[in-house]
Amino acid sequence: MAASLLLGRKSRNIRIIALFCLIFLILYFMITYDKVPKYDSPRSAKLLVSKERPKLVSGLGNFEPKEIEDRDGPGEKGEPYHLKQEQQNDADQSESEYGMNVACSDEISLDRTILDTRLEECKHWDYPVNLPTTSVIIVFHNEGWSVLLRTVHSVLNRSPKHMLKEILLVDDFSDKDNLKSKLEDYIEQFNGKVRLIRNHQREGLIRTRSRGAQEATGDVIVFLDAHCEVNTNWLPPLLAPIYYDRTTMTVPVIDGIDHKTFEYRPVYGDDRHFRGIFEWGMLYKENEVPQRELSTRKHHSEPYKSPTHAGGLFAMDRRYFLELGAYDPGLLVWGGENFELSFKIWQCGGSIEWVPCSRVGHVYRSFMPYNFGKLAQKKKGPLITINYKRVIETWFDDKYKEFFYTREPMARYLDMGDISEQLALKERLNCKSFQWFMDNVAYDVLEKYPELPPNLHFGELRNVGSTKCLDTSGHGPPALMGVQHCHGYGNNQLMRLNAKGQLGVGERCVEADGQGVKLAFCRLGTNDGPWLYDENTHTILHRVHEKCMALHPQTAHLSLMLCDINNAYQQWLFKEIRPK
Ligand code: LR7
Ligand code: MN
Repeated sequence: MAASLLLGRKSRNIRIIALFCLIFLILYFMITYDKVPKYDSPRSAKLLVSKERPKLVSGLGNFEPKEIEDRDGPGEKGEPYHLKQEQQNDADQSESEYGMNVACSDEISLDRTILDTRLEECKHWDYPVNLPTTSVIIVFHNEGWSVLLRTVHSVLNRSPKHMLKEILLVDDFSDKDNLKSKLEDYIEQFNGKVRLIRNHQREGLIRTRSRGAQEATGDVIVFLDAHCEVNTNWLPPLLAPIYYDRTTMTVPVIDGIDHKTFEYRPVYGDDRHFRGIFEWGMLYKENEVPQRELSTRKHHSEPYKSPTHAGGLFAMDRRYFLELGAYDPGLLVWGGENFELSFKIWQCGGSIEWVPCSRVGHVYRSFMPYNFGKLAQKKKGPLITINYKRVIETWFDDKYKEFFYTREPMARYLDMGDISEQLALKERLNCKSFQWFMDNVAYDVLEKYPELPPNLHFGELRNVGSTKCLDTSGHGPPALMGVQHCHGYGNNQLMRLNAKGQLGVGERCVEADGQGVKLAFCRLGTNDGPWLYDENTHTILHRVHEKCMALHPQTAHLSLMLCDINNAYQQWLFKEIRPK
């Protein structure tokens, strides 16, 4: 009896303890469940399988600033700042020198506050506390003082101290006085946290970045242009995916900083995400992220995969960048390096993720204020196209190379130098084909920019009556086309007519209506057009209007006229041209 009583009491005690435990557990889950999305939760499965993962997370942290930054003054909160009337001269002068209003920037604090453009959700993610240390690398050539230093200050102000190993400034042979000893003196206040190294000759931004990566000491390198401002808690979300997988490149979402007023504002709205793609002339484009990619994620603010990136702003494991051979050292000065690195990463087993919770502002200049220096003078033909040619000859399959040459017909004749090292690297790293990349990563490219039918003709298009050539005169669409003296350099006179009747200049199309012959945006997703060139009579028929392209002998206006094969002003000759 006593024993059973004891047992009964004992089991009641156990039941009470179990009940307490249950209540405690329920309370615990109620408090913690989904209150903060844990950054690693959607990835934890990945965390268990990969051999390369670092030791288990030692804990999670949120890294949100404790206090909200609040200040008043010119340009604070990222608002536009307008100079006084009497400063207009300085403004104009600095705009022509730098492609941006450095006089306006000079009036704004280097520590100014900016609009927090992140999605609300971003404030609630947790990240591993032991994220890798970072070198932020800023390469620059003749940048404006306050613009460069605001980039530096923003990184120092908005990065967790223990994650930021250093800011490495790499001067690409600037000749502005204030970027000499004054800059060295200025950065002394940061006690070694900001380092400066200099090129002894102009190398261009591509080689300069590779050098920065060599010299950096952090585990991860983050590249920024020298006219950026990083936003609240920008760094941990860039580092976390790299921490989990060192072959991931991460890219912040880029906000705009106005080149006249330094207003800081988002480029896209909150509800939609964009990612980097390209058209076949290798112009960089951004496209709304396809559902196929979006649906792999649980939260709107989570990173998503992207075929490529704009080039300037990204984070990578430093050793991984170097294992991939850094940038192809044969790429000169500016352009194409974003594609080279992107194709290399994807095809050789890595990935690229855009990170909505990491926002960085960038000043989009009004024009490029520098020339390409001696490196470009040694080259025959446009340097950027030569860079593209190296990239596509290394990474594209034959079928896709043809699309590039169809869109950029003169590129076939450019000397791209030796790419055997690049091909050997591709072999050594056992990289996948471009077709694999198109099928699995860049599957949205062909929807926008379909396969290009071969050109029937390319070159300048000379009007027989006037002996002048069809020319865009440098106008963007929509604009009337005109004729100019034939110069043989291509550019605005480089026409191409494809087998499906599309007449184009660069990425644009030539179309016609009642007003005349026009330069227009090619319709996305199409590769055809209305034109039919008659090889015998040399007329160009518009098949829809059933009229021919004609030049008015007196007004030089281009229009569609009833076809008259004997009228020399309706006869056109294609003349192939070569790089000069
Ligand atoms: O010879 C040079 N040496 C340099 O060190 C020329 C430039 N630079 C520096 C320059 O000072 C700047 O800090 O390199 C950086 C980038 O040059 P920008 O700002 O003139 O380039 P961009 O912003 O016009 O162009 C974009 O494409 C380039 C192609 O090579 C680079 O990848 C840029 O980093 C890139 N910028 C961005 O991706 C920011 C977002 C723009 C978009 C879309
Ligand atoms: Mn830039």
